[in-house]
Amino acid sequence: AEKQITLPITGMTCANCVATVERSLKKVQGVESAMVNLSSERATVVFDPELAGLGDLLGRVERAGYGVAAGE
Ligand code: 9UX
Repeated sequence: AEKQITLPITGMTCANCVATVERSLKKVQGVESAMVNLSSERATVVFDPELAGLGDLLGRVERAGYGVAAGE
């Protein structure tokens, strides 16, 4: 079963940032799709919770040089 979550992303200022974050999230095993919206600064991610966890997603975003806002 797949799960969809929305993550508040920090540090994005341009369309290239969006592409980088999307690419990073899609590299995580178990991620089916990742869509990032620059104006809302949100990433919508569909993933298989048996293959990927929240920590994997956060780790990837951070390794790409961006952040996930706390509290959500
Ligand atoms: Mo360009 Mo978006 O350096 O960071 S990719 S502003």
